[in-house]
Amino acid sequence: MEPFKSGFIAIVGRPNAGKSTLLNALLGEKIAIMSDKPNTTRNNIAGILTTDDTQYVFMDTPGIHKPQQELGRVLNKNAYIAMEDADVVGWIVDGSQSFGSGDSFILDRLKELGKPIILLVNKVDKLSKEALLKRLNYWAGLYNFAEIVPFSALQKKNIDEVLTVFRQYLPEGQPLYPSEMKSDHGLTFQFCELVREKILRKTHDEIPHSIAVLLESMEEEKGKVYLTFVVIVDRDSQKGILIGKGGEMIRDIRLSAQKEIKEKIGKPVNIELYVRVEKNWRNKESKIKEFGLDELSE
Ligand SMILES: Nc1nc2c(ncn2[C@@H]2O[C@H](COP(=O)(O)OP(=O)(O)OP(=O)(O)O)[C@@H](O)[C@H]2O)c(=O)[nH]1
Ligand SMILES: [Mg+2]
Repeated sequence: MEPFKSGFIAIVGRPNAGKSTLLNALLGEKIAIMSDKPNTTRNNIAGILTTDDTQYVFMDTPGIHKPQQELGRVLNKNAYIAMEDADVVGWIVDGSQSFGSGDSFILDRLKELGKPIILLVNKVDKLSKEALLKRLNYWAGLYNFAEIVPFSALQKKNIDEVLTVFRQYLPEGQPLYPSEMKSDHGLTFQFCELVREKILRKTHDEIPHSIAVLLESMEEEKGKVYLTFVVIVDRDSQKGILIGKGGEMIRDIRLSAQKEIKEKIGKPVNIELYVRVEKNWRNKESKIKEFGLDELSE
């Protein structure tokens, strides 16, 4: 029989590369929220997959980017912590984009780690065979990657190959978590993230980056769950935008979050959302910590 293996796999890359989509595809379940807005993910989020012979602890991380605020610096640092703690690192790139300065910055950082780096070339559904081969050839010339795996997180293509490859680079050892555990974050975190996801999907420009969502109260009465959230924005003007004309925007957000949380927990749910301004919170270390976004301050 094959020996049991277990360990940490950091999933890193630029914003929007598809890290969270891959995590969810690997787990076959929505563990992390996804959106087309950069820096959707803020915390390191473990997705734990236990099979007959392997326990994979995948760490989804914030997209590494050029920070403009203190929050951005903290997000990058969260990703660096995950890659330093990992046994093996999966670097996800968007295969439909050419190599740029953001990639070169990440590659330099990965080289310093001295760990096996698996290059995961995502979004191959957007490429013709010829274009893909050209791209793979180019990436292969950049560094001595332990492996290069093309795949599509969205279409769940070649996901099994990603698992097979990672297993090879995990150490032998017993499971680190109970086999039924899927993530290191609890329901409160997941609820807040789902509300944030609905906001990201409905808003544009600075709003997606400016919000934080906190759960203020959770009560259950006669089988129905009542959740009250506070949505933080960092400027007065954003409050009005988020509430929308006649309250339409916040209502849409509330209803779509309510629907998904209800499906998730299999109970009727009632949500209330309040919007609060915390001026310039993304540049205040104390607020970033208070909102649970700094992995070091846990
Ligand atoms: N066409 C295509 N789109 C994809 C694929 N994987 C992810 N996407 C899209 O890319 C966007 C970003 O996906 P996420 O999974 O949120 O990306 P991320 O790397 O986690 O981004 P951050 O959390 O912001 O760093 C979403 O709109 C996804 O639907 C893929 O295989 N093909
Ligand atoms: Mg993400």
